[in-house]
Amino acid sequence: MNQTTNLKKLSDYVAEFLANVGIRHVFIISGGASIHLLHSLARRTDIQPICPHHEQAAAMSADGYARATGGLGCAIGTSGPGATNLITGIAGAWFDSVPVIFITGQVATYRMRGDTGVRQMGFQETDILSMVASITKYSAQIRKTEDVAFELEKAAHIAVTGRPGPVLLDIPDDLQRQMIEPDSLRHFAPAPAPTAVNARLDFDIDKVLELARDAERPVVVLGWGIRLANADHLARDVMLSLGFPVLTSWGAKDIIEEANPLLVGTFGTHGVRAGNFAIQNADLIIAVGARLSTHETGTPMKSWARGAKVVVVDIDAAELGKFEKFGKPLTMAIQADARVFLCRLKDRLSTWRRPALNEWRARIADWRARYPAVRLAPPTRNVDPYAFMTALANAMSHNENVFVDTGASVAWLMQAFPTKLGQRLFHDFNNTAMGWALPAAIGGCLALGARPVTCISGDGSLMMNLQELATLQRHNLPVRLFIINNQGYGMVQQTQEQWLGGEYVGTSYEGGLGFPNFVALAESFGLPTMSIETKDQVPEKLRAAYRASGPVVIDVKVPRTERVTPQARFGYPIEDADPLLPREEFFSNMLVQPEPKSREPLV
Ligand SMILES: Cc1ncc(C[n+]2csc(CCOP(=O)(O)OP(=O)(O)O)c2C)c(N)n1
Ligand SMILES: [Mg+2]
Repeated sequence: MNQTTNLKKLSDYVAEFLANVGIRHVFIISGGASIHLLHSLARRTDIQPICPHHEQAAAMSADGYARATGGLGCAIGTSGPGATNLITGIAGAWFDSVPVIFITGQVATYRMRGDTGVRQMGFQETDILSMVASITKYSAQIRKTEDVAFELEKAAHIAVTGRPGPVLLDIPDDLQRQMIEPDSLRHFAPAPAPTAVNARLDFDIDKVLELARDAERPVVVLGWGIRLANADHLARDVMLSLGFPVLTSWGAKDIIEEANPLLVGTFGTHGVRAGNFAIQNADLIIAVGARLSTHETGTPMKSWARGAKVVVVDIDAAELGKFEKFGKPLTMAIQADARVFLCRLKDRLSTWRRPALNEWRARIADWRARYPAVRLAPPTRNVDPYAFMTALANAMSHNENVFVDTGASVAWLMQAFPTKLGQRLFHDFNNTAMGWALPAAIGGCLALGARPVTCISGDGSLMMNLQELATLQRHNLPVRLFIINNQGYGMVQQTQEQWLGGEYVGTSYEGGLGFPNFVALAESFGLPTMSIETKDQVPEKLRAAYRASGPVVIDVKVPRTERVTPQARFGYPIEDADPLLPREEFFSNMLVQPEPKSREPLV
């Protein structure tokens, strides 16, 4: 073979690389600086370009795609606005440690501003690298064609190793068009993985078991890190052997099924009362793969787990280091991958005898019974969002994938959705960008081979990526999109009630927000629709929605006055959530000293 026959266009090389790392769908929007990549992708049979209507949605679809498979996702935008539009989606992948390769087109090298000091030279030239430096694990511009293999390999490696996360490569237009000699490219050789992951780990596990033996009120906290380490089965196994009550962060709610006798529930500012009473009265907390943000601990952090020895296992040293800085020093900080930790712990548990903990278990059972997430239905015809989340769980398949947006919907779901083993709950947990769920559900659905998925979005959130109804229709994807329609930003209205006298500025129609007729809107996109207006309609309409084989948009009317309860108000410890319980009842639930705030008269 002579040299010329071996030449390959650089953009074809990029497309081939993406296919070789297992990516089957790339979310891409065309533009002067991305068009060669788009055409190279379109020529392949093993990878399909999907074209959303906003780069933000492209980024979120790639994120949902990666979450659903546990592998890499990819989104591509053109230079300038195409690149900057990706940013919110990149941030979501960064904060939740999701491995996505982002590629941006860039102006040709000979049009770059270089060190001239001007803002822009080439048309749509933008320095995207500096903008995403703080929300990517690695970002680089390919400046020479010889570097393309090296940079792609390096970026993909970094995205998936250690604590995963997004990476971005910026590829100038003139390089994309060039013919390259693949055999002559330089390659990336990752440093060999360290063999002794943590020499102290066995020693640390012995100490954890010593603490466990002495504990009277222990709990385990599981987090999203368990998923990232692909250790959900292992975690359930280990929990069974250990026998401690289990709490989950939102990211791990789907790891322990509702029927599991060890499950207490979620905790934190939007957690359930049983979960918060358990964690705030525990004397030992072992947290694995949960970074414990202020959403989980409340503020100040020292108001969290006041009576407990706290052991945290995290792959990221910075996450372990933060506790001391926020006034909550840990009893033990163990830097380890969740899977490695659980594997070693499992070995040690062969001689472990599950403690009875009868009194502690009885207390937790009592909290769960007295404070159920779904309250008695009020005597109205309206849809109760809590009861709706339970009905939804029962209507969907045992292995449904659910993508939920921010606002009250996610809080209602996390409090009241009784997860079955095999069901998955996806959310933009830490960036919580409005508009994430629909594009993420599209990405997830494609990743799972066009398997039906559920998408739940508030009316306000959907408005931020509404244009993706067209993508749904174009690919006829079986996404059941439930719009939890309360004609406003319910979640923010609740905050306005707590702090700003209940004036709904910018959060209701009267406060300046306009909303469409969602049924008419979805129909204009050519999508089948349904609407649920009263609670009597729920069972039948849900059955119909889950019988549909293609996309369906269901407008669920929920009263504007529905709120997230319980919810800890800023300044209160998480166990003392709104609506505040009568003090006598509250104190009877506390084994640990209540905070001074909780002793003040009720407001
Ligand atoms: C991009 C973005 N902007 C603003 C916010 C702040 N925010 C959080 S929830 C919310 C309201 C969401 O409204 P909707 O989707 O209708 O949900 P609801 O609370 O009404 O159930 C807002 C404005 C956000 N999370 N993301
Ligand atoms: Mg709303």
